[in-house]
Amino acid sequence: MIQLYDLCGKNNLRFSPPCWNIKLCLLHKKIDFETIPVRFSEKNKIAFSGQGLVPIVKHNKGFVFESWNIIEWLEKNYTERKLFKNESSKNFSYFLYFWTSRQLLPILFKIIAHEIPNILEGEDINYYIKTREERINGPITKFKPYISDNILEFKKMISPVRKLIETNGFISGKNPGLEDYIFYGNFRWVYSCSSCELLDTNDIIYDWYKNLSAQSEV
Ligand SMILES: N[C@@H](CCC(=O)N[C@@H](CS)C(=O)NCC(=O)O)C(=O)O
Repeated sequence: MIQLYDLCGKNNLRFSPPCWNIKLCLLHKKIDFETIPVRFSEKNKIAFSGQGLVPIVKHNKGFVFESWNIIEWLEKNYTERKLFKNESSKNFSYFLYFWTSRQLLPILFKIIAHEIPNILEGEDINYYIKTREERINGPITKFKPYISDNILEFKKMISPVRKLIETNGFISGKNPGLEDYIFYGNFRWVYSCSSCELLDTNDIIYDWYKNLSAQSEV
């Protein structure tokens, strides 16, 4: 059976955006899988992969890491229930993958960075604070004064996607697909790690998120 190495916090909380993306892809393809919880400080569990990040998918012939590589591997090895409907849907998904990792997650990080220690325990708390403070060159609280500005900025950035959901029901069209799974990780991260009310509850994206969450119980 496929094993998905999945970032894990306190009380078995799974909060990593790309890990959620891969879980939804596995569910979409109806592939049997189990998740292996990996805490920030448990790099020994994933040492076999020669790098320190999840998601990693282990299969009977080896392993794959980096969510986009995993998606391509899944699509090549499980040809039923396609993730790439055609070349344009693949390209749009690739765009969403880069947009998410390069622009959306960094802005969301500024909104929730100071709350993430609350969902961690033990050594993970110091690991998270140390690594992130080195990365941002300052305390994880440094963006707190700008939370509402960053929420506004985020909402502005995602407004074209709202239009797609209004028009079609999902980003992928009439049914959820890879484009939705990639975008979903953003919200799952925020709602798992923070008390921030990122979206208005009457926002159609909020309904979309709740709907996908209900379908992704694993
Ligand atoms: N571009 C990678 C990002 C992977 C990544 O950054 N994973 C984070 C969790 S979201 C991680 O494993 N962090 C562990 C650490 O910071 O030590 C992907 O899409 O797979």
